[in-house]
Amino acid sequence: MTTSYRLHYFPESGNSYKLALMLNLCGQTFDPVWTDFGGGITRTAEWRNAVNVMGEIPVLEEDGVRLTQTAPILLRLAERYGKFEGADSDERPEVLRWLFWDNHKLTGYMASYRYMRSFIEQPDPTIMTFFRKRLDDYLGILENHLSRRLYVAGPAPTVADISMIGYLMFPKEEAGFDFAKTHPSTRAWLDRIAALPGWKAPYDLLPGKRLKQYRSEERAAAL
Ligand SMILES: N[C@@H](CCC(=O)N[C@@H](CS)C(=O)NCC(=O)O)C(=O)O
Repeated sequence: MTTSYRLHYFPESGNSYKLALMLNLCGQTFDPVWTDFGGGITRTAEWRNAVNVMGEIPVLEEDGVRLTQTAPILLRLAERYGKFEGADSDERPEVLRWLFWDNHKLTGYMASYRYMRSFIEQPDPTIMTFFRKRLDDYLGILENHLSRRLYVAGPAPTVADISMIGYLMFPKEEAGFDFAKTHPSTRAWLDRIAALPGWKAPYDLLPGKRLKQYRSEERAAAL
C-alpha cells in the first residue's frame, strides 16, 4: 500500500528541505502545504492546537497522521523505503549520533544564524558574533570529519547526511559561507549529495511565496 504525504513547510526552511529531499530521493511525492511562518501563524494557539503543539515547521502528514521532528521522521522513512538507514548495527548508532549533533549544533545554530542574517530586519550584532563563532567551530569539526570519509556515518549516504545538508544547500549569500573557498571537503560532500538521483535544490522542492530578504551588501560585510 502506498502512503500519501502532505508537507507543511515554508520555502526557506532547511528542516522542511530535509524531508522534501528524503521523499524525493525515495521516489515519493507530497502535497506541499505552504505555511505563513513569516506572518506568525505557527505562534498562534489555533495553529499549535490544530497542527503542531511544538509550534514548529515542518509537519509531515502520512495518510492524515501528523508527524513532527525531522530526525525520527527521517529514520521512519529510511526504514519504510529501505534507503539511507545505515548498513549495519555499527553504522546505525553512528547515524543517530550525527543526527543528534546536527539537531543540537549544526542545524540548531545555522538555522538561527541564517534566519537572523537574511530574514529579519535588525539582528543583534552581539548574538550574531556569538552564533558565528559557534558555527565556525562546528563547520571545522564537520570539515575535519569529511576530510577522511565520503559520507558522515559510513561509505554510503544516510539520513544523517540528509539532515546535515539541510541548511548548507541554500544559496551561499543567505548564511554567508562559501564552502568552496573555506571548507573544501564539505563542498565536495555537498556535491556528492547533489549528484544523487532525485536530488533537487531547496527552492526547487519548496515553492511558494518567500520571506522578505533584508540582507544588504553592507550588512553582509558587517555580519
Ligand atoms: N528539531 C526540529 C526543528 C524544527 C524547527 O526549529 N523549525 C523551525 C522552522 S525551520 C521553527 O519552526 N522554528 C520556530 C521556533 O523556533 O520558534 C526538527 O528537526 O523538526
